[in-house]
Amino acid sequence: KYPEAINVVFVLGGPGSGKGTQCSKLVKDYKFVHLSAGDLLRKEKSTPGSEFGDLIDHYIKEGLIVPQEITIQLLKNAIVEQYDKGNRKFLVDGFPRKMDQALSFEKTVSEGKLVLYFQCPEEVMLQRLLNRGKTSGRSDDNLESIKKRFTTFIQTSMPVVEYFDDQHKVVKVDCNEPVDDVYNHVVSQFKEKNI
Ligand code: UP5
Ligand code: MG
Repeated sequence: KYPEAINVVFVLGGPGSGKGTQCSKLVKDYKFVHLSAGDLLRKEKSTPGSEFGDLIDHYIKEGLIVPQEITIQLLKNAIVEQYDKGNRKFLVDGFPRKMDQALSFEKTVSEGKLVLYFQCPEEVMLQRLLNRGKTSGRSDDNLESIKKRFTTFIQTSMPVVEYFDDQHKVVKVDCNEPVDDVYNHVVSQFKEKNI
């Protein structure tokens, strides 16, 4: 595996379920490095001269999954950079969200120790995202894109959650509660699993 001896927790859940919010809290208490695949793609998109800028822009607006080679390379670069700084524990947020990504990452990077899966009713996620859209500046925080993201999540990403569930790696957390209550559930699961 490459790089060796890293500890990966995948953080999955629908758009707006609270992945980023909970990861930020975990970073403070658990010394994890937080790597959001979506954030890495948005950063690449806005890097002047990036050969993938237009492509990423299109996929994100359409709520589609960017071809895996691009996302995995961005994740690998970020992991290696952090590895060189001595970091070994990673929260990989919003990835893998398509089976080909899951298999490729398992084979070439890490199998992942645990999957945090945030469960949330679509109506709640919709309200959160529309609300965030007033200030986020994200090109996909609008009703049309949000609906497409929900469809992709159900059709393409849920099979990944089920794949990990079959390996007994999934911890389900109900996200339709205040941020701190959700976090308490996460922490108790981490303690139980010795993370
Ligand atoms: N909020 C959070 N928790 C709350 C709570 N408990 N109670 C009340 N409010 C709560 O939260 C969303 C909003 O809800 C915030 O305003 C927050 O304050 C509030 P956040 O923590 O940001 O939720 P998160 O799950 O991180 O939502 P995000 O919008 O980031 O999820 P997505 O999965 O849609 O976005 P991501 O950035 O991961 O991906 C975006 C796009 O990138 C994808 O659609 C896809 O096109 C592309 N992509 C790929 O192609 N490949 C990848 O591998 C990854 C991404
Ligand atoms: Mg996020």
